[in-house]
Amino acid sequence: MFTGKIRPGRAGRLQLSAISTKALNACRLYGIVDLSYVEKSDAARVAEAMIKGGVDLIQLRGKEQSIDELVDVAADLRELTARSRTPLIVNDHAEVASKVPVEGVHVGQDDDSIEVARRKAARAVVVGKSTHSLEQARAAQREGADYIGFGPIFATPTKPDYQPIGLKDIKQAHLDVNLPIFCIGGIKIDNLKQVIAAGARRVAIVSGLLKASDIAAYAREAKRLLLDLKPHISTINHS
Ligand code: TZP
Repeated sequence: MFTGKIRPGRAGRLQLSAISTKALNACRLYGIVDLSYVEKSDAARVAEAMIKGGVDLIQLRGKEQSIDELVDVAADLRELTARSRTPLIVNDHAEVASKVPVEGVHVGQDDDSIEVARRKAARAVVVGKSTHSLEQARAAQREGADYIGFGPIFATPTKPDYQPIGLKDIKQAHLDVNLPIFCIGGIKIDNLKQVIAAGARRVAIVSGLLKASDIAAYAREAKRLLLDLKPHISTINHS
């Protein structure tokens, strides 16, 4: 079901967005199901736990998997994400979006351009882009991204080849870029307050969530911090 709205594209054409701008703006916590941490057979359980904990968007990331494998996992995940109306985004391969009704595609700096990703998806999808500097963040907005990832903020084993950019540019990124910005990279419950204090309003978390003994509880705590809600009794081990 199409739940988005029609809005004028940057080139002046009408453009279909799979998620309304308002709904995308409301997203605070982006959970990434990364198949280097999670067995394919366990992906649905993990996504379900994320949803239970209040994750607003879910990404399927599989750097080592073939497109056919990603199509199979995305189809499984989409069944459950659709039930809770949690948008599902597939990393790197827009071809998956032409076969499975995922809501979006996420591309990196070395992947397809946003225009090519939209063309490959061949229907209305949200397209997000990874950025690693202020310059790349501004460029992604000019290129027509619907949201950006900004990081790695801290060093992370999930993306070991990237130099962390630290906290210093987060505020400026929010001044320069008028899109939802998901800070990413080494973010855990233990440093989330620091990231928020540096100006972040939204974060994407991979290993913090996937290595948690209780994924739903971890997500719930991260969401609480992002929404600045009153503490509740928590049994999470933050290590
Ligand atoms: N892009 C920038 S850092 C990163 C990606 C995909 C990995 C983040 O993983 P983690 O485990 O949350 O540090």
